[in-house]
Amino acid sequence: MSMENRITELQQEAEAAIAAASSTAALEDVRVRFLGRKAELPNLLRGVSELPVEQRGAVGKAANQARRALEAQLEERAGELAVAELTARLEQDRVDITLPADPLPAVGRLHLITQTWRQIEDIFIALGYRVAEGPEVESVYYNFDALNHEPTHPARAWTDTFYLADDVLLRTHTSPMQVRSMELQEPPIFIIVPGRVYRRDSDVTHTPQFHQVEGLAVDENITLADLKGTLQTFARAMFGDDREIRLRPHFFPFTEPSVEVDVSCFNCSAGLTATGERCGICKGTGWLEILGSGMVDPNVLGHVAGNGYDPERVQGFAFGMGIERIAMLKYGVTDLRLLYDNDVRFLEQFA
Ligand code: 2NM
Repeated sequence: MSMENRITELQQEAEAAIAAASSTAALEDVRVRFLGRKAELPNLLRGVSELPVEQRGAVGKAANQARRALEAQLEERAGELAVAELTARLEQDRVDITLPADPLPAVGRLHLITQTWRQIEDIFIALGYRVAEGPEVESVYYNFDALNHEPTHPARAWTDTFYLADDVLLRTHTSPMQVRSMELQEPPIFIIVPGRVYRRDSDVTHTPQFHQVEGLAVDENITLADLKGTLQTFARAMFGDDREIRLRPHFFPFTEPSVEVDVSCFNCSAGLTATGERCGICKGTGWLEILGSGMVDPNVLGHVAGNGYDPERVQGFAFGMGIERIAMLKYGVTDLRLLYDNDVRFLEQFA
């Protein structure tokens, strides 16, 4: 076969391969196969100078033309393939902005007891009270003696209270901090004391550890009317603007007189629901007990009389409520233990 024919054959073979290349990578293989350093056509070109003189011109020209023609076709085909590949990649990478976003990670929330604790704080802060917190490990003096508990008061017994030593215990209420606050601050004083308290009690309606908020107001000319107005404001802020309260006589060691405070039921009217049935929340009474309170006993003030709490000059009221009880009433929680089981299906209901 003449050299010119061989060149034509190579060119046709290369053109077919270029047309068949389906990717830029495949096209690069074709280029190496026909125009690479070891390929036949470039070899042939390099050998032109060794040919007989009369052949050089024709063979050199044909080989050069073939090479230039193939280079041009490779470049054109490379351009086509690059556009096709970019178009395909853009199509594949398209983002559908109408798809739903990834779900947000689950966000936690405050425990119902913490929420209720803070709601109570907010209400009294708005009334001008300060928040005081104190130690959970207390002395018998602050927990009982200074709070006018008789030496024989049953709460002092080791069966009712967690003693850490003869004179050291886990506080059974937050009132010890109220005595401490009166030692630290002369009257007038308006404080609430939230916190954990401990009693040796454990059944369906009692846990050995629970939470209280106690309040204390001492100034000149404080009366039971101030107590009632304050607690009515609290009850309405907590349970609804339509609420009434009532005071029932009671006994507490640290107050005299003492009262228990009920709020009118938010679920019924005088014990009957909208459909005429006996209300299950207030047991048909129309009232819900929410806290205990009273006028601070002069004997309690007597323990801090040296700091301006002369019971002949100042008087005050105090109250105490269980945070769990308030939370259960307000949110319709029927079992105290739900507050401590930490089942997220329960906890996540209180946004
Ligand atoms: C209650 C009920 C009645 C109370 C009394 C005092 C203090 F320190 F002033 F004496 N703090 N809290 C009190 C009074 C607490 O809880 C049911």
